[in-house]
Amino acid sequence: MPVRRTTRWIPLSLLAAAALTAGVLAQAPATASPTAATASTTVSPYDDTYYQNAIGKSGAELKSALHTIIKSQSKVTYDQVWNALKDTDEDPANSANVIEVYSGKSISKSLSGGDAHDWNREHVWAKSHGDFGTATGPGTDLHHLRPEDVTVNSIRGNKDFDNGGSAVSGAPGSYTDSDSFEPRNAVKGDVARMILYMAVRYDGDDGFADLEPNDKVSNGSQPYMGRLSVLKQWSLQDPPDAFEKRRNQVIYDKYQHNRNPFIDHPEWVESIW
Ligand SMILES: [Ca+2]
Ligand SMILES: [Ca+2]
Repeated sequence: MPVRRTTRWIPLSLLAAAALTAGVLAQAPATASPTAATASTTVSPYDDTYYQNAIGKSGAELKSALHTIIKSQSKVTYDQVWNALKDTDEDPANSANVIEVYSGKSISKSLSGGDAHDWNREHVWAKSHGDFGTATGPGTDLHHLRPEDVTVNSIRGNKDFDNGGSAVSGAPGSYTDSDSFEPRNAVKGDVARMILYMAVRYDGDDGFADLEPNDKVSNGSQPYMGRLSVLKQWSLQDPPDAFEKRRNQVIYDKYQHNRNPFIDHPEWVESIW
């Protein structure tokens, strides 16, 4: 089942970082061999606890089990999102900065705001798709909120995701046309896993719309986000990296106490969809 098993030699420093991200450092022997540490990165340390009721399931059963697991969470307000993003999306090379999701730019945490060239709070699942706004709930869920340049955020607007279009100024590697947005390669999988997290987390049982992916664009204000076939491809081609895993862990440890299952188990994308 593990899809990221590897026999390649990996620098111990990277393994330590991976172990820290996975929250297993405390349990790991101080002198863990590369073999043992590699094993710990291929199986989620949460399988026997956090994901206990999902392990062994597939398809709709798996989706339903994951919904029950991840809907148990703490919530932050829209104002608290500012400081949370300064933590979850901190530039690993400069703790004074965050990384903007689409532009990939490292920008001072202090330049948060609404002016051109500031960064603001991008809803990767556009908040008009299901019309949940910024009230505490899906509109403040850190698992799909990311810092982004004000202007680029406005260009993405509420478009669905798909391949193609013309180059986006200020966001190298991103493309857009009248009805869709394609993010740079390094975050294609992140975007897919954020969208699919939202679909599993929000099922219409807590006062908000039942969010679901579909294979369309131009979903407008309907509670759907496309294009599913493209998002699945993006998830495969851009597997979770250290930055994405760390942010999942930080959200779990410090803010919401729930996890994005598709970062821990990318293979569950194919199992459900
Ligand atoms: Ca990525
Ligand atoms: Ca749903």
